[in-house]
Amino acid sequence: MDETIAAIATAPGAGGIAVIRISGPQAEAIALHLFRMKNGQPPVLESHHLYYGHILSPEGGAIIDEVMIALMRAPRSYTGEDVLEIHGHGGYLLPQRILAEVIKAGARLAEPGEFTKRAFLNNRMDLSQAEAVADMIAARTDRGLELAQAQYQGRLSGSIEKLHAELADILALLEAAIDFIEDIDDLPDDKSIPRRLQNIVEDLNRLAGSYGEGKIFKDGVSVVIAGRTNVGKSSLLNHFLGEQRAIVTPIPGTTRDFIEEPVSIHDIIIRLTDTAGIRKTGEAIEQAGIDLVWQRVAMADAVLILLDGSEEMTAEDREIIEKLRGKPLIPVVNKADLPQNLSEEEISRILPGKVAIRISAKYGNGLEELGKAIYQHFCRDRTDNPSPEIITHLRHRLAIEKAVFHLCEATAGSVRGVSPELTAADLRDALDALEEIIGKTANDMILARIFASFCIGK
Ligand SMILES: Nc1nc2c(ncn2[C@@H]2O[C@H](COP(=O)(O)OP(=O)(O)OP(=O)(O)O)[C@@H](O)[C@H]2O)c(=O)[nH]1
Ligand SMILES: [Mg+2]
Repeated sequence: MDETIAAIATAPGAGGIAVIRISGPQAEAIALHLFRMKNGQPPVLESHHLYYGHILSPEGGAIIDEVMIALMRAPRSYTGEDVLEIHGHGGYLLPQRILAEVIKAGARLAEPGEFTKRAFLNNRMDLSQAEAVADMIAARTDRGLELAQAQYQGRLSGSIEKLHAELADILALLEAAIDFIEDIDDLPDDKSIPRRLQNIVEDLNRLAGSYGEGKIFKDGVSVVIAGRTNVGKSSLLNHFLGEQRAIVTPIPGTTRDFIEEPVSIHDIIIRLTDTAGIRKTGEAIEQAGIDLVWQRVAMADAVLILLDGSEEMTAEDREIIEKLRGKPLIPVVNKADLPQNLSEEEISRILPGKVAIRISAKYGNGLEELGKAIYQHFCRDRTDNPSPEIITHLRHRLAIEKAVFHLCEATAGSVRGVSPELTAADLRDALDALEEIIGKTANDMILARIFASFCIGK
């Protein structure tokens, strides 16, 4: 990595301070080229010290910005290389001007995530920790942040390394046996190996199984509000958002497009979608909106089927419920503030085993219970196991499942009595799969994909 990279590390737009970050062998030379102390002299830079002065245009010496700079010499820096940080004024133009001078002085623009990629390549962190950096930045709920921080601090890597060490130990035993196959007394205790492998498989399966919950906290879930016209879908969205986002009128067929907004319910980010009321219509625009409802429903993690409690169940309600069968449904009865004409029996007849939550979207009654019901729908088992180890990346789950597959092959093979060489090969494949998670065996394509999702400057 002999190229020096640079980027604005702070969020774009108006702000108090902007940080321009530079990493690579030319970092110090760039500082000496562009920065002057208050007395006009170039600085004598000590690592990890702040210096106050100006960034000057090398052509003409005009002051570009008043700044503080810090040089972090390799290897004691985020990337493990020489890193220069220039702390200037925030805003739309000044940081860009400084960056332009830095580029003229020999750096090139960093790609998204390139600083963290260098940190990974220089062994400052493993791959699952690098992924956690992006997760921390993207986290929108306390629980999501907690999971990202645990992963950044190496909790997942620690568990994987422990299982990896145990597996490597079993492989070593097996390989020793292969080397001394002539001497039958040196064969490892055949029964202990399948049992030890089984324990590893159980631990890995538990980890893989935690992905469903991990994904909910990391990425959030999509919940669609569906129902016939005028039942109060838009009112419900507005109430969750605390603002009049969607138009509400007593005229059936008010909502034509869908409206998606994020809301946080008990630490889960829910992408809540209000949709057009479903009914038979000859109107092309309304029909297009209703077609969109079914598309949104197909992608949803759960559907709130909204019914109007002040009216009896209609043929339309029944038709919609029939079409939604097989989807994860949460029945909700709205307009609980009006005299009720929709009985529990009626609902449980058409949705056996389901209990509807009664709310008033207009006045806010029952929304607390509805929030709880949504949370429990997604995190049923969480209270049984308050702080289980949780994985949040599909990549990790796939690698774990690959390892489990090879371990099961190894166990089945040894039961069938295949040669120990074949079992050893399966164990090596399982080790490779575990190493993918921490990045020991990740190829360039995987790295490129992971870091492409980062922001520039991180
Ligand atoms: N009394 C009462 N009226 C409600 C409640 N929720 C909604 N409404 C009224 O019902 C009418 C329709 O509400 P909307 O929220 O627009 O219903 P919608 O399901 O989005 O309707 P479409 O977009 O036409 O499908 C409005 O007049 C609301 O004020 C409620 O909880 N109680
Ligand atoms: Mg509406």
